[in-house]
Amino acid sequence: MEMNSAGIVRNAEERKAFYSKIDGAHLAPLWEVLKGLVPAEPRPAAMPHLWDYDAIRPHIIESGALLTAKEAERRVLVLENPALRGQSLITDVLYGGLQLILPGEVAPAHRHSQSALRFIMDGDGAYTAVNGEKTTMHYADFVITPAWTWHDHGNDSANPMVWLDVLDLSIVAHFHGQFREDWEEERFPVSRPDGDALARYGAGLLPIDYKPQSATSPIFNYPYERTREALFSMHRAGDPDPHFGHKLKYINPASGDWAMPTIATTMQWLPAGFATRPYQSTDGLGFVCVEGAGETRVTLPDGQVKIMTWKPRDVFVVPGWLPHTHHPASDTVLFGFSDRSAQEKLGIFREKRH
Ligand code: GTQ
Repeated sequence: MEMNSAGIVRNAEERKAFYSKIDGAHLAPLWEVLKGLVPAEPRPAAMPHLWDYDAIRPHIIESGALLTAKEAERRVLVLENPALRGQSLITDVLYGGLQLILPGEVAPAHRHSQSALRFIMDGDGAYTAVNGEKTTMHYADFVITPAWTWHDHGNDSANPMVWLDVLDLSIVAHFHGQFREDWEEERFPVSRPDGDALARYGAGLLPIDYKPQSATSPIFNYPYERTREALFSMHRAGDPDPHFGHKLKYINPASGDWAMPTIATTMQWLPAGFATRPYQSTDGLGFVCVEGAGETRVTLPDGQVKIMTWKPRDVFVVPGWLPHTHHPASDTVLFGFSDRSAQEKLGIFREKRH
């Protein structure tokens, strides 16, 4: 038995009495909770999960008959991680949802402290307007709504349009930094032509006197056509990386950092028959299958392996620090999103390449 300097050790009951006594003074003993507060390694609460787009599309379309986009403000079905129901989280950190806009509808203009990305899943030709510039959206485009920018969405095409929304809601909520405002009209006035930002900032050039106004990329639509061409050229030019295949990160051209300050985004090409080597990282990962088919195998903490089989438009998540591998059956393109961008700024990102 250990003794203190006075040669006394209190028994369990005496300790409990002490805890009750200090409780009234809003004090609590650290040693009862220390191991939980400072664990040996990450223990994500989320679980790996896949949403089969073909299976959930009827629910998304039915929500269109339930209420208008205007009434809903944003007509979205939230992708709730099965282990985190009711918390509006797709991974431990990020929010994900599928937003529907029907032909002729407008989701009214507002702005908020949270950053959002849109990844286009279904339909073609609706637009998002960000601070007075409209961008027309096509399949697999990656579109950003930076924090505190006015944005409305509209659909002038003939078909329903669905995209994935990913927001840093819980990060901003953690710091209690949330603000939000509604614009008095449905649409924020358009002041620049479609494509203006991509021309100024997205050609490997920057305006001569450009000074960044925020931590977010000044490009707000990264068209899939360009991303695919880059990946395909890499695929033709050389061998894939054993852990990543051919993988590119979306960047802010003015800083070289991730395109968004809190959410990291990537696109990767995995050749048919290739299998990635096991990889784990502290960020909670989300994926959308853009092209191809295959499966992802995730090793759970109890040693069991969870297999998720994907095809185009399926959304799936791999919580942080779980080793996993991708197994494309045909040439595959995967979009990726995670909280890595925020973790790197806090100095807590880690990865292990097996
Ligand atoms: O489009 O502004 O899925 O504010 C959740 C919150 C979308 C949006 C969401 C939002 C938006």
